[in-house]
Amino acid sequence: DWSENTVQFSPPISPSQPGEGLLLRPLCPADLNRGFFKVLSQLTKAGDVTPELFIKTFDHMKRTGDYYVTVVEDTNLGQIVATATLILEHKFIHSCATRGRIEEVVVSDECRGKQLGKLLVSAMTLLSKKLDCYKITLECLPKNVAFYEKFSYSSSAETYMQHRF
Ligand code: 16G
Repeated sequence: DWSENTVQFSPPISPSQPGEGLLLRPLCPADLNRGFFKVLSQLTKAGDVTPELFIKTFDHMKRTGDYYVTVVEDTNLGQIVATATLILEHKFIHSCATRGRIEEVVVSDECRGKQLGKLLVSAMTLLSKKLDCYKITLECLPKNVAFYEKFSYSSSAETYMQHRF
């Protein structure tokens, strides 16, 4: 429910009106040919992904019902310009609660300054609340901490650890 949004937008864009010539919607298979991976590669190594592998992964995500891979399309160019994903993780703790995770928040270089990152993070955060998540988390670089604080995310005492393969 966008009326619960507390983050300021100027001009006042929303998920249903993300801006002139832009459309916010779930990822669809055809986005492979609309530069989806070009956008992802601005975040990290996207790697080589064949259409078959893309569809296999897409179908898996769809079947579970736990992946809200969201994109913003420039409808004039037919290109994806931004993306963010909300993932629902199921737990036994907290009375079999759901935890939300925000992943792969990327806005393409050419589309900076259109509040799209802000729009996507606000939308994913509100959606997680609507879906009854007891918390929502994300990992980010120190330089992005101030950005996420605008949406009431705060650093926790816990340390993010990883073991890379
Ligand atoms: C950032 C992303 C995370 C992504 C990771 C990729 C956000 C909020 N965080 O931490 O979702 O998976 O970068 O980095 O978008 P990696 O290639 O080192 O795993």
